[in-house]
Amino acid sequence: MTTSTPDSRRRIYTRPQTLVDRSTHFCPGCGHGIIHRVVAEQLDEMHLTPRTVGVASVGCSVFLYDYLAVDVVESPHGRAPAVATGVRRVRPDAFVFTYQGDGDLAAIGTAEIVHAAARGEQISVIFVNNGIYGMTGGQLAPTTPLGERTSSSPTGRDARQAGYPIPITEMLALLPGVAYAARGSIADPAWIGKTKAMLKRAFEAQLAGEGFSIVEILSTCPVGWGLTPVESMEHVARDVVQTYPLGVLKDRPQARTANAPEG
Ligand SMILES: Cc1ncc(C[n+]2csc(CCOP(=O)(O)OP(=O)(O)O)c2C)c(N)n1
Ligand code: SF4
Repeated sequence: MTTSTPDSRRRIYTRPQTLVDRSTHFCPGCGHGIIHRVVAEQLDEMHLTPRTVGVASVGCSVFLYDYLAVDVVESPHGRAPAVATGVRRVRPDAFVFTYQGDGDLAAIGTAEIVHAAARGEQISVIFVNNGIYGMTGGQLAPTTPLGERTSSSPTGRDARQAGYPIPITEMLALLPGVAYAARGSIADPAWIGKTKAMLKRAFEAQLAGEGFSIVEILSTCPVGWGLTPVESMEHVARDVVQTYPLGVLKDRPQARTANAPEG
């Protein structure tokens, strides 16, 4: 028997307004789709969409401009923090975020991210760490955990050959220009919720002129990892967190930097 409950009372889950109603190109089980949704929800809830400029990067998130209903500048190969700096300085009224993979941010764009953080730029960085170069075939990235097999380290990452994984968010957190740094995950519903709260706090830091903010999000690449979507989620929750512990690394509310807007 069907009930006559009005549709508005049964519906508990709807598409965020900022998420464009379109199929994505992401592989099944890819974390990018979840992260896009959470970012869109947060922009909706903070009423930021009309004043937001996103800065997209290279890699599988390159089509951010197709999926979020905000203005987006495409800035490949690690330059997103530099471009975001320019946008935010020219448009101090704008809310500006970058969306970068770990190949983009922690390899190709190491200089840009470090110097934007050091300058205390009023931007928010969404750093999607899936431990490999996803788009180009799953090669080793600076973030790849020790022992992890990739297409360019088929027997597992060996520190003697490829060095150690870079905990870049911990490194950035040391810089005085950084107001907020945290690491979340999309591996289970509880952590998706906590990660959304981290994004909220990071966005608030920018709006309050507190300085640079970054949320690293441990994500999945089932295709690059050679795992099923479920195995990928389990791998993040069980293994990847050993190298990259989850939680808030730095939260320095109300400390305004030299670049902060007055008022
Ligand atoms: C100068 C230059 N180097 C390398 C590449 C190839 N390339 C395209 S995307 C990418 C990295 C993508 O990895 P990541 O940032 O981790 O994003 P993901 O695809 O995993 O989301 C690379 C190396 C390129 N296009 N140009
Ligand atoms: S290759 Fe990996 S990161 Fe890229 S869309 Fe597929 S699962 Fe996602």
